[in-house]
Amino acid sequence: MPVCTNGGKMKVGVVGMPFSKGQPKAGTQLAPKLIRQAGMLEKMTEAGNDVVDHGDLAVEDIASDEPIKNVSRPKNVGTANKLLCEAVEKVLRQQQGCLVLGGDHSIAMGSIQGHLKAEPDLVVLWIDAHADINTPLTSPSGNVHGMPLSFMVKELEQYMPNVPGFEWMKPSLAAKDIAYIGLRDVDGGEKAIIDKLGIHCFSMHEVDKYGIAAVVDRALKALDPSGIRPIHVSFDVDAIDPSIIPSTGTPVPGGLSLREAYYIAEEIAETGRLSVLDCVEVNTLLGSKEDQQRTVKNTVEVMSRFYGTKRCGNVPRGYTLPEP
Ligand SMILES: [Mn+2]
Repeated sequence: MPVCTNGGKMKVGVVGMPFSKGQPKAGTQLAPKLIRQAGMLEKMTEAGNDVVDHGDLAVEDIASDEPIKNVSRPKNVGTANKLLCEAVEKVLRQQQGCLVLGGDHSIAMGSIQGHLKAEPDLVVLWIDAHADINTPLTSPSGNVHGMPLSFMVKELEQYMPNVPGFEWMKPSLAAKDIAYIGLRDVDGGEKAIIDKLGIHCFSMHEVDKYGIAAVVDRALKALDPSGIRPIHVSFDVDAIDPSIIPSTGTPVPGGLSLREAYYIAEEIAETGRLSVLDCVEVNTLLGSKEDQQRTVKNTVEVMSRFYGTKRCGNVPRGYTLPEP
């Protein structure tokens, strides 16, 4: 009997999104392949999931792509995300949950938009060191991986410039349907947005104060007290401490421990409502060889727990105790 860890669907579709242009450092485009090579899909299968690998998306490389309105590489980011949006919607409509292997965090735009098209009632758990909700006008960098939420949140529509290539995006996510866990590096403009819109926010301060169990419980209750809505987890591996995940583009000390990350993932699996998971910002072109290996290994360990691999052990599918 397969486990059901993905919003009532008995299968999980895996979509690779080899993309790095939401930020300036090459490397995140390699992650889907490396995460597969490290055994991610096998671990999911061993935990009882029916896994369908949809391969990597063929992301178009657009050479001429100047910044517009403080949005860097707008054509590449817009085009790639439109492609991902369509792919995620299609996977969900086949009654599969969806694991999206990024890629930098700009790909959450396509992933969440595609999810919203198939399941408008979703809630978003954003696990990250950063808030990723700068508008192009508040962004210090112009990199879209620090802005994806601003393009999706309904209440921010009046603060958003029109960006060519992003016309397909329809802001349709309510601020109250987002909760953060793990924040510890939030820009001034982002904090103003979080406060103005009252976004549920469990920074590392709250993790320290209440403990991870209370934080996960509060976050899930804040998003959906009755516990029935599909969950979109957008997991930036930089939420985890750089001692555990060193190879990532914007590491911030003081992050989640491996145990805290495991706990979040196990609790989400336990809800039975995980519908889409984004795994983003693994960059193996950064750090030493040992850093790179540790990053990929720990990423697979954490992400597989969202699909039912447990620290208390798993009985293999179809297993019967041997008798002499
Ligand atoms: Mn992020």
